[in-house]
Amino acid sequence: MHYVISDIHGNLRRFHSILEQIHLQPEDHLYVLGDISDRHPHGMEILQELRDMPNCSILLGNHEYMMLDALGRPYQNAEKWDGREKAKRMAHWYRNGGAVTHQAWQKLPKEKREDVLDFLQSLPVSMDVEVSGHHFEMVHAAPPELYQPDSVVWKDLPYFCVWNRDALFQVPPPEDKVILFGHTPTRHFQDADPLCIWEGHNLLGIDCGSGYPDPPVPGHMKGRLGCIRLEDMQTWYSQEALEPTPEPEPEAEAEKEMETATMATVESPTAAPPVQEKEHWFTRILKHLPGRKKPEDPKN
Ligand SMILES: [Mn+2]
Repeated sequence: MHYVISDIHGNLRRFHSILEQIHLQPEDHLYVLGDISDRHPHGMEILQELRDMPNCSILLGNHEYMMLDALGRPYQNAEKWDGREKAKRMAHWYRNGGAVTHQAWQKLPKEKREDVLDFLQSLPVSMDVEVSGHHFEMVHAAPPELYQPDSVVWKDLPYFCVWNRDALFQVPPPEDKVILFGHTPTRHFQDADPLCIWEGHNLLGIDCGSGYPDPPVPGHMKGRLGCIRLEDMQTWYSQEALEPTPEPEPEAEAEKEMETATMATVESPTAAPPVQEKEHWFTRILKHLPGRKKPEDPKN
């Protein structure tokens, strides 16, 4: 059996809640679509646990990408930053919940620290798997075949694959495969079950918001960890202290994960989040989802 989870975001409790429910067997395989760490404090432990599993495959997420960038080991051939630029990369990681991961990483013995970075460097940005005659492509955010090399915003292919939220919705949906992705919490795609796996036409969004507070905090978005089995599309969710409610939560948190296009305008770690004329990312996505949730005014 093939199980897929994504965006654990350092939440060991939610991760173990899923493992307890699916009873992974040696002949099963677990796929993790990136963003193992940041926001919650146990990313390094979860990464170690996943690495110790012989039947687990991991993709690079934008949070692993940010970690490598901030720690001076940019993913593959990405541009290496130094001086002031390096400080900006660290600040960017911290703004996206990286401080807890940085602290945990710093507590590791030196050789272990390097080993973690070597491992993250080795992660792919996409995987293809055939299950019961069906073709599945797994990515953290966007599939590599949609990358346009002349793009000025997306500086290289890995960067695009771990960050882009739009490309999947700007082309006709795939007919010959199912694309599984994480990165954008599914509450942004749907009204009825905002904490559930989202199913589009041959698209499966599986980030159910494990990065959000645990237990929920008033005024913040709620989340949980989702898991899907590819043989029969059965789903599981981490057990939560409070029942999820279908009402949309205040949108303040949605601004936290800033897109790369806004990064260049940030001047220092203490600078206020950049104000841009462009649309908010999930307003853009919702325009491509006819019949689903209408764009909301984030102020409401
Ligand atoms: Mn992500």
